Amino acid sequence: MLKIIGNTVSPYVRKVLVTLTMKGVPFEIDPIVPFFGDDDFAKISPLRRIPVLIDGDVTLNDSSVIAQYLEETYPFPSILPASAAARAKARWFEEYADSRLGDVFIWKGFGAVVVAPAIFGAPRDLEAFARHLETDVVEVMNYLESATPADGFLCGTFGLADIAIGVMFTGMEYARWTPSPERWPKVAAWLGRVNAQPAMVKTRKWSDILAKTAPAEQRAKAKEIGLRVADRTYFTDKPRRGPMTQIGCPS
Ligand SMILES: N[C@@H](CCC(=O)N[C@@H](CS)C(=O)NCC(=O)O)C(=O)O
Repeated sequence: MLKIIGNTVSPYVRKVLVTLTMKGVPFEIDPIVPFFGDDDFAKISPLRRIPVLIDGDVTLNDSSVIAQYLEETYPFPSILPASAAARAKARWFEEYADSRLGDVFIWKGFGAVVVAPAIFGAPRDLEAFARHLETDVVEVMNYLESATPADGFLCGTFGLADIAIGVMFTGMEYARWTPSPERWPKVAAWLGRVNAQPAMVKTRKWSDILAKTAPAEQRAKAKEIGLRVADRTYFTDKPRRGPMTQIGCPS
């Protein structure tokens, strides 16, 4: 069976899990928390990042590469719109989510306020976070507000663009920030529609529960909530950072 290495709390892993859930593809998961990969993990993930997909002889890195592989392997229902122009636009939103929102919402938001203090004992600098909320966060929110339609989804029906951007907001919720409906009404309403999609609801439950679970307890908890947990794990009990780690924390 197809395997996903990586924890449901990661927005990049969750993008893949939403895609698998929408397409009805069964999978096993090795829910390692980022930074908790063992020596062998570097062999399947050169940047020591999650998610990794293993499908028989195929091992893939990067959520966008994996989502595209799933789209081509299991085309129905499609997560991409029909026309070339709309597909290109969806890929742009995915790229914007992975790079810019990854930096602003995950590394400097959720990562700085929740992950670095919990995993690496880094100080929780709430003043820096408050400044971040009024600078970078405003910049990305203003862009998203200008790009979000008043009704429906980003590129027609619910799909890749909505998934990739929608999952990034969950990290900010864990850092106790949600977009103001007065300041960004279109994004707030769109996010409500996105979060109500069945695959988003299902994967969000997994994320919320595992977000409150210690790294060493993830496998047991994942089994308890009904996920199929892979026999082989890449988990190690000592966190270590990968070559591309951006999170601000002591080494
Ligand atoms: N571009 C990658 C980003 C993946 C990523 O940054 N994953 C984070 C977890 S949210 C990670 O594994 N971080 C560990 C590290 O950087 O050392 C993707 O789309 O899969």
